Amino acid sequence: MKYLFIFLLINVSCQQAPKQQQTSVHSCTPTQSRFTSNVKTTSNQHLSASKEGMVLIPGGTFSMGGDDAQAWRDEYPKHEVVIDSFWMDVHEVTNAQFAEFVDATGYVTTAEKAVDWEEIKKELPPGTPKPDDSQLAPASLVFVATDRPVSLQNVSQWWQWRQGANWRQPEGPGSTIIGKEYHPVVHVSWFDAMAYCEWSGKRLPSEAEWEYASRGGLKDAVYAWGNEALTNGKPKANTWEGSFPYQNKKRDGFYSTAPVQNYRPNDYGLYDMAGNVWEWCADLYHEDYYKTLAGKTTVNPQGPETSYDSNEPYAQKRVSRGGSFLCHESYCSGYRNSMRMKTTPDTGSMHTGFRTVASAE
Ligand SMILES: [Ca+2]
Ligand SMILES: [Ca+2]
Repeated sequence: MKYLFIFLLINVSCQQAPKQQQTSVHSCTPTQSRFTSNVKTTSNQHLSASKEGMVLIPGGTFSMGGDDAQAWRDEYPKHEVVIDSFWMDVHEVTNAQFAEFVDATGYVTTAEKAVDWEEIKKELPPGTPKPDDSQLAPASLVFVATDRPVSLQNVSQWWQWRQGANWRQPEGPGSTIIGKEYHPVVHVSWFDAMAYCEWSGKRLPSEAEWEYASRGGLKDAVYAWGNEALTNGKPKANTWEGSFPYQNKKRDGFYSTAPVQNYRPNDYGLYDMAGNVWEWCADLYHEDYYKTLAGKTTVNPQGPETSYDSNEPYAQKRVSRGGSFLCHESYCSGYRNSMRMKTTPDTGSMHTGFRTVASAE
């Protein structure tokens, strides 16, 4: 246990007062600094790529950023953004789709490789001692519910760094994705998502494209479906219902991932933009990025040039969006349109996946 979380750089609690006035920004997913990859950090989208399973998102102008009192500091200020039309997958990339990619290419995901200490230490405070080699074996982050209420200040209480956990066996050795072909793939790093995009001729959405699409044409709505509270009416998304992280009432029908397209789509025909799994975006994360766009109209923003998260100043992070089956109002409310998650690109976990986009010709 001594080094278990050295490379999980655990920091901010999700229980902090979720208000605009807070001095820190939010992080629900522990960062698992691992190693970098040879995968390119920009993808060459092929305009001829198939649009099967995608929907055309009509371009337009919107106000990007926080809409309610639950928004975190990094969701402000709201700022005007113009987005060109683009195609987007109607659902998260599934296990079946990812298997097709792996079968065709022989690709090995980040979680299936040992950790490279020479790379990981770049993300850690100088002088951090090297863990025992046994801690560097292939592994990924698995959620394990607690058996009682716990302080939400320390995510290591419910995240385990489990050897053998990867997209094929999401809960570790002995688990399987058989029967979950239409569930979203998980334990994919940002590098893995980029490799899939390269193979499929698509790309990851920019953070602005993702939020624009999630809003489904609704103006300043908190959620992809509008402003109705998540807990009112029929289940709207796969989230955590009950008391996090020890009691899940499963009103939405699922404890962990749900099959894609299980809940109503938003007005653009997109499923699970809220909940199920977090979705990688292309952009680097910088907690003050929106401040640089304040008062301006920005056309197709591509994110900051550099990454910065004051909670983990040595880590270079990428954005993910939309929340997951682990999101709860008391914790992160990550299923809001404007909620921003950030983790190092080598981080995989059992609640993070992605979907792809393609520019309109
Ligand atoms: Ca659920
Ligand atoms: Ca999602």
